[in-house]
Amino acid sequence: MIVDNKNVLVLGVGMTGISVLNFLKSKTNNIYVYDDLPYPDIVRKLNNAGIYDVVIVDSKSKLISNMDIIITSPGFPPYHEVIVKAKSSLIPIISDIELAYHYRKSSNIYGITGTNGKTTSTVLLTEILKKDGFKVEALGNIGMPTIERLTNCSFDDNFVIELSSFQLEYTNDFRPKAALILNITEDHLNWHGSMDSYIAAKLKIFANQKEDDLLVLNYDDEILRKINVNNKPKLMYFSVKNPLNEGIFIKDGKIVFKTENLQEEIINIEKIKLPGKHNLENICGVLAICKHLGVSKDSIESVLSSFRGVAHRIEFVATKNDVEYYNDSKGTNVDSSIKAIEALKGPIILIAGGYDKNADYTRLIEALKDKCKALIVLGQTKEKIKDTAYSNNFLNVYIANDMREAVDIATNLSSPNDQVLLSPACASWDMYNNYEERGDHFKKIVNDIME
Ligand code: UMA
Repeated sequence: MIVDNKNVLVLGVGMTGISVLNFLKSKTNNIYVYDDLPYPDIVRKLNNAGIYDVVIVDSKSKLISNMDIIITSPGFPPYHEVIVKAKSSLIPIISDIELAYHYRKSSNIYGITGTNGKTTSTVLLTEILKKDGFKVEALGNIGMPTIERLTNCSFDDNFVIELSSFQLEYTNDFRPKAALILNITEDHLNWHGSMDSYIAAKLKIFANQKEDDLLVLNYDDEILRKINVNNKPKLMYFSVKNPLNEGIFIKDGKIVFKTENLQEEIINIEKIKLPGKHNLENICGVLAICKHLGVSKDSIESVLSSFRGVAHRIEFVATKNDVEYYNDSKGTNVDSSIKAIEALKGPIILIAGGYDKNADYTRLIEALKDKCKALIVLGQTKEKIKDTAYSNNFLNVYIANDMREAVDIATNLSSPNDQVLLSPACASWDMYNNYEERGDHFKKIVNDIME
């Protein structure tokens, strides 16, 4: 097996790295670790996780070129000096997903990727399968590293895995029984270097699929509609815009499943509790997998008529003085924030800005012009977003130094029936450890105001 008794270097001591290190303990004695953090912080994080028998290396270490394999955490970009060095020494680099796949105890794996909607779709599919009697768990980018669960389960367990482009980039053999790509729009270009390599990473989700497997693609997405699927998994499209000859689509206010021989109305969309048009796309994608797995209509209807979404994704926080506050901290790219703006009725006071991923904010400003009465910017990208707003004639922009100031400005500007929306269109890493921390901070500040 790929790491048994090998020299293994693990990159990162975050969620992924720690889970991988714990797994490796029983596979090899030659474990090495690298992280950009200062040495004492690495030691502290390892010891907190009960990990002692590993060698911490720095980026100049000669030991790196002696490695048999590297397991990288998703945050390490391809231009990281250790990755560059490993590649030049022809050392194989894989993600934890690939490692988990090699040592899996169950192959009932359903992978979900896309620029937006991954988390909601992952949770939704998990809930529907659970309702239908499957033993199932959600793993992956959603915040649950895969290695522990995939290697410690019975063969009939099921796993819905949210996959980021970072994780897919370093897969080779990974083969989900069903794969869903929701959409592909610009994101993480500073990590991947170009749109082409970002797309290539996403498409790796079906690279090893065979005839028995299912691939679900969004027919409304131009990139996905045009891709060539050479390896012949069973292909099913979904569309919220057009009736299809076969697949899942919306017709006369109902979600319809159509094959060569049958046409079935699955649910009236009025019964669906999840708000926003973008969520109809997520639902249609998920239902394609449900139909493939033979899930009953009752289970689907029961979950869709109660499921209201996941935390940090257009999450209702509170109402004060008839102003509603929404937390969309998971809006970490332009498209995701545009979807949040489209989902609310408005008028919106938008709080945006964060870690700079080299994105262009023109489309965000265009989308907010009709619905937003003010824009409050914070974080690394605040000046860049403000400049884009000004050059597109949206002038009601305020700069905040932190989240509390942003919420205070929004509250002062608001009048009854307004909606204050945190949807940064940027990652959180300039000010927070992750989007959850940012969203929780926003919610705390809003709840403080309520008192
Ligand atoms: N590190 C370095 N150098 C780097 C990058 C990271 O030394 O260049 C070190 C950090 O100092 C830290 C550790 O690596 O000690 C963190 O590793 P990581 O950034 O890969 O994060 P993890 O804690 O392992 O969490 C990762 C995902 N993080 C990223 O992709 C950035 C989590 O997704 C995921 O939930 C988790 O694995 C479990 O699978 C978060 C995310 O933001 C939610 N994902 C992006 C997104 O959704 O847009 C892709």
